[in-house]
Amino acid sequence: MSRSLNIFGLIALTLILAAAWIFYFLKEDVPKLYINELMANNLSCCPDTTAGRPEFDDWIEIYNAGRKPVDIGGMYFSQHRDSPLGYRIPNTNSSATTIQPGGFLLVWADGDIDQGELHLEFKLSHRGEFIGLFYNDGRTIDTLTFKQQNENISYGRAADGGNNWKEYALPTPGKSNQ
Ligand SMILES: [Ca+2]
Ligand SMILES: [Ca+2]
Repeated sequence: MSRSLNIFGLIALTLILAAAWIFYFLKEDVPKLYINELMANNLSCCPDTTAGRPEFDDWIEIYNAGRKPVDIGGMYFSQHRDSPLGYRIPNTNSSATTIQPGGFLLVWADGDIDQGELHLEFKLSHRGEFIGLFYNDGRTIDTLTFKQQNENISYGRAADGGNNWKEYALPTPGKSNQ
């Protein structure tokens, strides 16, 4: 009796492990998106004109280094590493939230969520902080902890999607860093 129970237990355990293994390996990879450039101290650099007047808001540039278009609708931006499900980008307008391969998308960190899908509910601190982009299921896509930011100077990757960062006196919001 106990032996047959052990056998069934073993079979059940094997099936559970196999299912977990299949689930793990069939899960799609997170898209190859990068936080590519940001401005957390926008005094007069690059206005958000969504409201019909210039608003000098903070912004984050996302770069798609992958080979497929990626819709960030449904993904999350968070200022807390331990809470990836921060602000969820609405998935109501994919034409606005899709980034083409090799393309860039500007997201305003302005607290003006009534201004559309590309406006976060929080601003960036010019004193520096953590910022992360997380996949729909909470997996990490890209994160950055930046330091004190100077007025009208952006902080970006020296090459799009690259590992080195530098300050830019001539920011390139929505375009390749140079
Ligand atoms: Ca705004
Ligand atoms: Ca740029």
